[in-house]
Amino acid sequence: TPLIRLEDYRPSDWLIDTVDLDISLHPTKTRIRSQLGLRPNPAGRPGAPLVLDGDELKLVALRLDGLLIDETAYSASPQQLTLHAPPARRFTLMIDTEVDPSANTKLMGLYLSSHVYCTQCEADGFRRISYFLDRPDVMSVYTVRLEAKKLIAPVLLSNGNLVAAGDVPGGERHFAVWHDPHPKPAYLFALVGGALDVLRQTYVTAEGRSVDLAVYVEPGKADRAGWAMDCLVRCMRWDERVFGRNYDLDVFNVVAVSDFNMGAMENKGLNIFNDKYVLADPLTATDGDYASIEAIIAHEYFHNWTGNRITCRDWFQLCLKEGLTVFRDQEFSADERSRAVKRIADVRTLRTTQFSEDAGPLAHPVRPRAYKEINNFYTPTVYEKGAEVIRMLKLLVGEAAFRAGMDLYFERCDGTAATIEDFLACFAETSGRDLTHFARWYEQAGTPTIVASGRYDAAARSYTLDLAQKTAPTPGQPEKQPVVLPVALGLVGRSGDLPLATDSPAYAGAGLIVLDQPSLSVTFSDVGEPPIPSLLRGFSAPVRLELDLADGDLLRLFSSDSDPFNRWQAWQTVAMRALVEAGREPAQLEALRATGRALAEGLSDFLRDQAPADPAFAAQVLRLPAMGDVAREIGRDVDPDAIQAAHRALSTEIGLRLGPQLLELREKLGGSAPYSPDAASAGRRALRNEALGLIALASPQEGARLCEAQFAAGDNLTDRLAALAAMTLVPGEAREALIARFAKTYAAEPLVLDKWLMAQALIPEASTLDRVRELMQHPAFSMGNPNRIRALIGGFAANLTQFNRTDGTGYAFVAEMVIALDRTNPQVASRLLSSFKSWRMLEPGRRTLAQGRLAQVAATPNLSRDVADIAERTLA
Ligand code: BAL
Ligand code: ZN
Repeated sequence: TPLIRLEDYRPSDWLIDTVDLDISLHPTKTRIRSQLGLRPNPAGRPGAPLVLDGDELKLVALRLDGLLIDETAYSASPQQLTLHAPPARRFTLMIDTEVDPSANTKLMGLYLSSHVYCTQCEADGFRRISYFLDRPDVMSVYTVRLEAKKLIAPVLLSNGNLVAAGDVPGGERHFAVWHDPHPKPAYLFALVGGALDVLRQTYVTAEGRSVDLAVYVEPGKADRAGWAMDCLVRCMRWDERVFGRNYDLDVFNVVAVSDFNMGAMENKGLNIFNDKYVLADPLTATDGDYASIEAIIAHEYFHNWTGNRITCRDWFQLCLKEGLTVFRDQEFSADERSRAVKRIADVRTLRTTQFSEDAGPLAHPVRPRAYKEINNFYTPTVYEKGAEVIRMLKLLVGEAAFRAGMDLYFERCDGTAATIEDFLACFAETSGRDLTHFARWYEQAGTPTIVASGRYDAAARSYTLDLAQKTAPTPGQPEKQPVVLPVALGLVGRSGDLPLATDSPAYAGAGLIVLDQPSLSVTFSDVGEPPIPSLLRGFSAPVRLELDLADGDLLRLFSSDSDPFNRWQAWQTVAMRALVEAGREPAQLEALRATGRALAEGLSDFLRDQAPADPAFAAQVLRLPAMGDVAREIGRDVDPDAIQAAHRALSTEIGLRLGPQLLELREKLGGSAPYSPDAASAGRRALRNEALGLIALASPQEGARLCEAQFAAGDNLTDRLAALAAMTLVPGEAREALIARFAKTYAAEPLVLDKWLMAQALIPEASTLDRVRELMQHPAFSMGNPNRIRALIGGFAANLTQFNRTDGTGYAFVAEMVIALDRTNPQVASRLLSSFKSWRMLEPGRRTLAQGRLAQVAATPNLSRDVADIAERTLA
């Protein structure tokens, strides 16, 4: 497979100004007539052949300016259509192809999802529909005529505005014509045809444009579309207010489909969603689902400006749209909810997904320099770390220059396919700063570590902070350079933050040090008492921090830091230390219990005095660091069973110590008000349910009683699922009874049963693998649906102790699934295979077994490019 390199980029030799598609939908024989308005690109090579991309295509007919072409003038294969000597002027090419949507199990291009025709074209699915210059810098105006049987597809949608519709003579079929005036790359093309119910609403933009909003869902489920619509309206308003961005078409359609590789897709004016991120009502969606729907509806909508109006020059620039759009959706959610709690949740995700990627063989820069399969680069690094880079940029240039830079970007780059350089130039201009060094964040992989220490000089009344940075080597990058690290900080004294006075050039004012050297020191003067440093407030940079604070100091930060993120972080650090020690050395379990007792004491005051005022924050405090994060902190010769034992012991100890108080807290937080998905209510449920989990571990019988009662009384899925999750940690008949009851209650709800599958796949017990194999036979499971696979098999691969079983059968099972899935859906298969990414940090026994299974996958004949690429890089 060829390696595609950023440095090899050159403009297309040809441009396509207009695309006229005429698509006659049929389950096995869909005919596509594509008329391309072509012209030579002035920036391309004169006289170059026209080479169009294809993928498993069948050419039916080809005409140039309406005339059949001599067979010697072109060559066609399923992968390519080449015109050897096209005219050096404008011309039209008419290409007829035929595809079989029902056989398209890759879910790329045109396929059928539960009888609904739909498309997914990013990154390169359009070439599975018709031959095309399938690259994001070729932007065209599309007009699309769709035709289908009225009974099968009463709804016919494509991008842009509807310009005509009607019956086809004969009466059985009908048509719709859509026109999108905004030039776009092919990856943003979409169509939908099917029997769908719809929820509609009218929206008037700040500029006065009336927009028909519609959310299309499976028949009978329109009453579950209300939350998505509500989110859509709120995020449209927010983008007007915060970024000055208005919507630009007369319609905005959202369609939920049940078979979808990604979360959702930002096709111009026609966002297609995995139904998991649209459908919600209290009994079938959790608070977490409501929050995800809010974030993803906003994410796809925000792409209209950051992604669609301004797209990427090439796929190396993927973070240009993704990192920026994640940043925008995170800011939206922060404004709609609790900013501090949102930040904590995002940092948790960043650590478990991105830091783990950066620490293993799949580490890559936010802007990769080379790839074999672009679908493997829709990663936490491009998305989440990409968003962190934007957040740091904003911190460095300041609020005003950031907004001005965004305005300039929208103005200057609108209608273009842009690069990271184009983007950064806007902020360099509005801030007057040289961002060359900052741009290293896009080039250098790996999570930097800041090593910090502080010295107080009582006589001089000064405090000196020594900061150094280092980044471990990553694949292809043995030597690392220092990056620009914004370190937001405070010095915490007995009664709060001390004033910060220093003449150090590294101090940018407003509590911000910019660490852009390998190391530096900043001395603060007029410091009247020995302070506790509170570094990386708000998690101002995506780094690890090594700072040796005593537990007592951390507990003081926990109780009194003015920065809520660092209050949470201080607590996590204390817990992490204890978990790392016991995870490294199982003999330390006794010591861990002692720490648990000490922690419980600290928590007791917190739960009494502060938790009731901010339950969502308190819930985040009660949740211990993720086991994967503990594994990464240990870093080598990891024993997952020891980590699991430590985690459980610490939780159990806290549950034992705080039992009565947790029960009381649950009472106080109440559960009787009717369900509302708002952040405050969700926060109360989150805290009650964290408490439930601790109680169930400490007193299984009491826990079982509470879980059963909560399941029975629950008027919402959040509480019911929390009851199930808490019970899964307590083996026995009560657990099995609740599992059975849950399945019966939700027998007709595939999305809810996904959670049921996953809860079981995550049980940290030796019998789980057998359970998972058995569940594969359950009617709720299907190897054809990505959500089902991610729930059951993905859930198992995320089960730290069972995926990493000492007998290697966990690896064998996942490898077997990857190989099987690769034949039908390579994207889902390669995602699953990346579960092996942390294998090198395991102890030698497991390491050898994991390596063996990876090698087995790599040696399998006829692998897809997706899976072969992940296997190869993971083993390298
Ligand atoms: N562009 C792929 C899906 C998303 O990030 O919105
Ligand atoms: Zn996106």
